[in-house]
Amino acid sequence: DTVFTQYLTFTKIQQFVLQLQELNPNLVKVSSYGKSFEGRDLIQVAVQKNTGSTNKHLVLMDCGLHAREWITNMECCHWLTQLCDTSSPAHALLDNFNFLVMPSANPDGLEHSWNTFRLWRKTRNTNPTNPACVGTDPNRNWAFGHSGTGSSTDECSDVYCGPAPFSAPETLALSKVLKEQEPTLYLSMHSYSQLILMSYGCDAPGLTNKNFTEQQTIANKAVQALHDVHQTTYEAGNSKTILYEACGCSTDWALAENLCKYAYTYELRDTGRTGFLLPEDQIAPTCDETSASVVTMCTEILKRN
Ligand code: 0X9
Ligand code: ZN
Repeated sequence: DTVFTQYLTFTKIQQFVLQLQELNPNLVKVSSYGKSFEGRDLIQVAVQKNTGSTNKHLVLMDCGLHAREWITNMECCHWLTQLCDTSSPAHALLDNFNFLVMPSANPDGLEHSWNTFRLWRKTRNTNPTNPACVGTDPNRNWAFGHSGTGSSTDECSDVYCGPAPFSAPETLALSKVLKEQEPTLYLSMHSYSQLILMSYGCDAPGLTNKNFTEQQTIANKAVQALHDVHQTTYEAGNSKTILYEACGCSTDWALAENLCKYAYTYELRDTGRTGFLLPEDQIAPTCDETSASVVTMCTEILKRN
């Protein structure tokens, strides 16, 4: 597939999903769930098959919350392609699942990463006091543990959490979708480190992830399925234990709010040799293995629910 040989700009991602909708009008519905700070559409792509069943699980996948993590935008596009490909095991999931995919959850940041500074991480909003320092870390701006460990209140920091939870329009809009949709499974795609992370990645007195053991079991199956494709090694575990403590993150918030039963943060390839600058010849293999693992995750969830 020629699409997965080059990284896509926001405009190309938009064209990609609109073309997918044109080719699969009965399956794909592209819409906007809000606007970014600079006024770009926050794109959501619903994929569902009319099967008569009314009690399907919803899976929500967001990509590109962090601007420089370009491989994640590609994974959302790849997953959408797989869902539409009748010969793919992903497509078969449409009998039991609906999917909602946000292929570019931080479009302003992505554009800035393409045009001005490749390693940009945050959104592009202006900040309250320092006009020289732009943007909010969209994975520190959520209400669970806001401004806690792993965050900064310095507007110039790459992990600036914003003046208040959901101060960035991008996280506010995404939080509203999560509240309205209450997905069974919420996947937030990041890079890099080859990990599948589970909650809570932020210490909250008296709060534990009651579903951790089951989530770990399912994540281990996903790690195995991912390895089966290109022998890439992943680790699954608690976010704080196997990565670092980070507060104000999206998956922790969704789980703490009881909006989903399963929430995972993926950290895609690689382990640091090229980091965010993952070569384009690794787009296709990375997406192949990641999408295979997501199929397994859905299958395992279906068995248990
Ligand atoms: O720090 C982050 O936001 C994520 N890593 S990244 O390198 N992509 O920036 C990890 C998020 C950890 N998740 C939770 N605390 N739940
Ligand atoms: Zn990230």
